[in-house]
Amino acid sequence: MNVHAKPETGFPRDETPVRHDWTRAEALAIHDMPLMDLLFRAQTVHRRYFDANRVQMSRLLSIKTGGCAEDCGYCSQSAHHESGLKASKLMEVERVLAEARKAKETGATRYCMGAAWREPKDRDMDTVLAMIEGVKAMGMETCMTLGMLSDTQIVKLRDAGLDYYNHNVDTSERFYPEIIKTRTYADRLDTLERVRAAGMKVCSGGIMGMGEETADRVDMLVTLANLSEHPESVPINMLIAIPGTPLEGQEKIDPIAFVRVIATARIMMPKSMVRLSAGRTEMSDEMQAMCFFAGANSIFCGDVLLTADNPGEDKDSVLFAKLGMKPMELDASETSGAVPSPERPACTTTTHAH
Ligand code: SAM
Ligand code: DTB
Ligand code: SF4
Repeated sequence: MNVHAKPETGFPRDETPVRHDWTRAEALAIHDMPLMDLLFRAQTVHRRYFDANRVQMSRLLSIKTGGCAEDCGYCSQSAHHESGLKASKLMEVERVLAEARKAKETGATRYCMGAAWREPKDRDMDTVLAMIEGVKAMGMETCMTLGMLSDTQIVKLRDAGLDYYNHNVDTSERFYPEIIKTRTYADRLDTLERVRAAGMKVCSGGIMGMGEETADRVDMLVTLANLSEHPESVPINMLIAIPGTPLEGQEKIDPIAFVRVIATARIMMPKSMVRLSAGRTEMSDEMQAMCFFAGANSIFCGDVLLTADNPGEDKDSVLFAKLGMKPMELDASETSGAVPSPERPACTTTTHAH
């Protein structure tokens, strides 16, 4: 039972079992429901497992920025694109821990460290492992996203105490090769499967608004929901169209279409944290409120994601106050850590040195 569960009165109890055998037709039927029906069902499912007024706060840090060998069409950090981003080396452990300490002080309960790598080099592993151990010792959940991993690397990360590994499938298998050519969908699923088999928690989602069709959005959710276990975290990003990348001129996804994906994800993966991830600077308060109503219950806090802007503490605390929402407390049983005060505001703006 999830500790954030809070049965509400007045809402019908949802009895849908957690399923791993979704068909595309079933998922599409949910996605295409009249919006009010879809939102009502998503909110009902949501309240079965979560307090609908709490949002988990994660903080991101780019521990190694730019110069990446992969050609992901959306990414500012690919060496294949001219985004103007300056590549930097892997950060020193102490600098990462200093940033993590600030994030914790300002209410983050999960610390996510991302590196612009196709896969980690073995010589970098000790540094990365020290970062995990240091952040974990502060009592935050740890998450890393480092690209593909060998089995040996997976075991090392797990043994250092890594709680989550982020590895997005990004879109449907059909649409994937139109966005990324330097690796396959099968590569992605293979890493996810081995991370899961080693006993780590999985964070996997994708990006909406890259020119995909509705069927691609639904197929991506079917892929995630039919994994042997649902990813504990499902980040749904809205494309940040970055100048210099192949997707720089991509037309923005319709906000209601985006909300439909969140609601469908919530219904298909009822126990997962559904994260309203990249793209919030371009979303109105109303759109974000609708995403929360559709079952999103996690955000990235702070004024920067990996390389792109994020709303920051001032905007988020105003939004949270308007919506009567509060940061989610850390489940103290899952880590050694302390429980941050729920009265504390969303993450305070901190300066990131990349
Ligand atoms: N290199 C690692 C990898 O690809 O797994 C980790 C970093 S990568 C930046 C993590 C995820 O961020 C991507 O899989 C993608 O879903 C998301 N992302 C990257 N650039 C984005 C953008 N411009 N807009 C929205 N989401 C983006
Ligand atoms: C995820 O799905 N979104 C985060 C996290 N996982 C690593 C990254 C968003 C990156 C947005 C673009 C940028 O900051 O460069
Ligand atoms: Fe590299 Fe990750 Fe960006 Fe792809 S998304 S180019 S793998 S940093």
